[in-house]
Amino acid sequence: MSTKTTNIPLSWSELKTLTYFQLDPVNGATNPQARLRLFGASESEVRVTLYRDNHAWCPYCQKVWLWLEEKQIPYRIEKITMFCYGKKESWYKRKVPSGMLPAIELDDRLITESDDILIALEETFGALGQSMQDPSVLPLRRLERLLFRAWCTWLCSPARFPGQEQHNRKQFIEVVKKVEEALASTTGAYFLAEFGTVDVIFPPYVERMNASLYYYKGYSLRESNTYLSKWFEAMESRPAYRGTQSDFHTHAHDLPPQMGGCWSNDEPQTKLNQSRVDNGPWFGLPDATYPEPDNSRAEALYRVIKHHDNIIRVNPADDKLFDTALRCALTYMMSEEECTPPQGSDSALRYLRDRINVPRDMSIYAAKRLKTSLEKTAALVGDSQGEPIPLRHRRDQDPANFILV
Ligand SMILES: N[C@@H](CCC(=O)N[C@@H](CS)C(=O)NCC(=O)O)C(=O)O
Repeated sequence: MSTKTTNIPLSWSELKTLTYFQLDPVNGATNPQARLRLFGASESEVRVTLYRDNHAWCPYCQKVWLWLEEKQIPYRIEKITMFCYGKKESWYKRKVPSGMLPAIELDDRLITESDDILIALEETFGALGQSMQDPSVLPLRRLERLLFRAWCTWLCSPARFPGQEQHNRKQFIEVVKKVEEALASTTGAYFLAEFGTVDVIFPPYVERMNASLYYYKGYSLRESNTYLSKWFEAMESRPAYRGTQSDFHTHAHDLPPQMGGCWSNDEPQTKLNQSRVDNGPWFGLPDATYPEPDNSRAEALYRVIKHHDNIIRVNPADDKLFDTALRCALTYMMSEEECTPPQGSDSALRYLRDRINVPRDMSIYAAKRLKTSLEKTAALVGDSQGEPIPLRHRRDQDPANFILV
């Protein structure tokens, strides 16, 4: 069967008619867009304000975010710019002079440091399963930090002597074995007999390890470890985790400026993985293994339509050229009818392909659909890449450029 081809993309108003995507940010599923979460309660019951980053990227914020979502505690969200994306809001620096995230206000009390935040929250609302100070939780919290340090050493140190790379890899894998043993020692897939505190402490960095080691070291944490794999799967069955979950591309390119550099070992498997994460195919990557939801295309379309003026304005290409090219990619995404974009628009389409941030912009499968359509459409006219993603900062993602007017 031959694919149908056009060079007349749908108009924005025609595209609008193709998405039925609806999200109730306040009472619906966990989502990064919400400014208020009520879980069916009334606004007068809100006692917590969470200060977290605009990009829904900060790992320590993800921990607190997951806890609040799993406990369904009504809360407000204030979004702050992280240093590497743009200018930190001065009102936040007056409140928290270091500018660090996360912070919460619980009634009138300001609390910083994610562990102190969780302890204060559980003192007020009760523990999520087991308490942070529970004798079964404390060694697992220490194990999480041990794993974190072994990961940083492997990922973030350039090899200075022969065998250093192998040594760092071995050390990391030894700690992973301890994590595997901990997970194997319980009956279910979680860290303790029931889902709880420990399962919101591990995800932020284990998710970043899974992505960064795949991309920079050719090592698939999730696929190489039976119990971590089952744990990831169990976590992905939880709507709260899915709502906060990021993808390989976002982590691989947001980590270098945050960590002061990530070092690729340049092995053949690493190079294959890098090409896959950057150029696709994105379906089948071990960043998510649950089935694609039915509404992923509708979600991607809805999110692009909502922000299309800003998406077009920040793209280095000519606005009119990119407007047409973007509509071609969306036409293809919704109809599977190939739509040839204007000559010279391939790098503009790939510029956007490289800047879809999960979960900030859309969820993981919506992003896979949009990336696939952008790449497929770009490839119809050429192989030019977009401007490279900066390594020392991510001001190409400055939230100031995306404020809706
Ligand atoms: N120990 C702190 C660490 C928090 C932290 O390192 N936050 C980083 C983001 S992940 C931060 O706010 N950095 C300032 C910035 O990037 O603007 C905690 O557990 O809350």
